[in-house]
Amino acid sequence: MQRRLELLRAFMAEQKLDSLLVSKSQNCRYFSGFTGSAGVLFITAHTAQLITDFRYIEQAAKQAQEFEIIRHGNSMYETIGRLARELNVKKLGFETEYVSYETYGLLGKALAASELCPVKLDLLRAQKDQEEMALIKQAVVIADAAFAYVVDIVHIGMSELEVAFELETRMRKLGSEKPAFDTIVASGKRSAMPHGVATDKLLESGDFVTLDFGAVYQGYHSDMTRTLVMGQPTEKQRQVYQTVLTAQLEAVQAVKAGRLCRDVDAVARDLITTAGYGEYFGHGLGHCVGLMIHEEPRLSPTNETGRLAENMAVTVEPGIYIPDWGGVRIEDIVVVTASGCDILTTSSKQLIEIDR
Ligand SMILES: [Mn+2]
Repeated sequence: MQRRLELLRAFMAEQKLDSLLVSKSQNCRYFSGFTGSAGVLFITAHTAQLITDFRYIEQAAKQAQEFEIIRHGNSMYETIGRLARELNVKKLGFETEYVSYETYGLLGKALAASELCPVKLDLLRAQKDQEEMALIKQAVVIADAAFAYVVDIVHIGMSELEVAFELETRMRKLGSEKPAFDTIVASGKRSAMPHGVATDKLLESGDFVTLDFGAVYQGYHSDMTRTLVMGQPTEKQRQVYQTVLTAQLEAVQAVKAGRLCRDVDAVARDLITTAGYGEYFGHGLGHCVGLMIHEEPRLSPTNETGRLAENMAVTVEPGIYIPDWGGVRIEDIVVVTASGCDILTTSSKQLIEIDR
């Protein structure tokens, strides 16, 4: 945590801020160790305070040992204002994300004597340390194991919701805190919806079934997608699957520290476009994962400046979605290295046919 606090203070110096208010819960957790759902960090060059309420005082003292724990009463903003006056704060950085109009008003009133400067802190979390990487790997191991289990039990006539339930309960049994996001089980024509969360639709022979899910282990997320086929695939299904698989494999090969994110996206996109399916790949190639399921930088054609760096954990997930027909997506998490990447997800990417 000391290293992370130093990182934050270096950022403050660079931005010419004398103080920083960290309010996004994942950032509070990252910089202090505090996992409670209500609390903010107030940081200057020489002080580090965690402001929370009665419910979290004991937890905060245990988890955030490098911070002075301040208990606020009815209004957290009055407390922030008081601290800012005591510390003679002139220029305060604050996170704009999730700050409502109302909160902004309260903040402005409490800090009338200080200049408020919007900041983004998420990129400071982009490169994972060893401790974080171990947690992401465990979240990946759990998801891989749940997938193997579901491949063994899934059958025609099961509903998408049952499949999602089986994935989620298996992950819980293996140590996941919760699903990383609403589990996607999209079968048949529904597989043309990239974010088709599970419904009561029953799996039928001939369906593609896209499973997109993840585990959360000590706050860290995993994310994987595999597409199964119920029964024998048609020629077109084989061809579409193979196109996505080739795009996925090629894009993984293109991941390397220093690469522009959009250049990695383009590897998969060009391949899918050449195969004639370009208009059916309407989302970005991937995103980083960590304390949040979707983190910056994104692998996307619109990310013009983002570059991959060592120890980012990033998804590679091309897809083809044909309306009124179906779709395929294949997704792994890889860790960016100086010479390429290490693939964390271990489940097979060959098309699995479920004959029962
Ligand atoms: Mn994903």
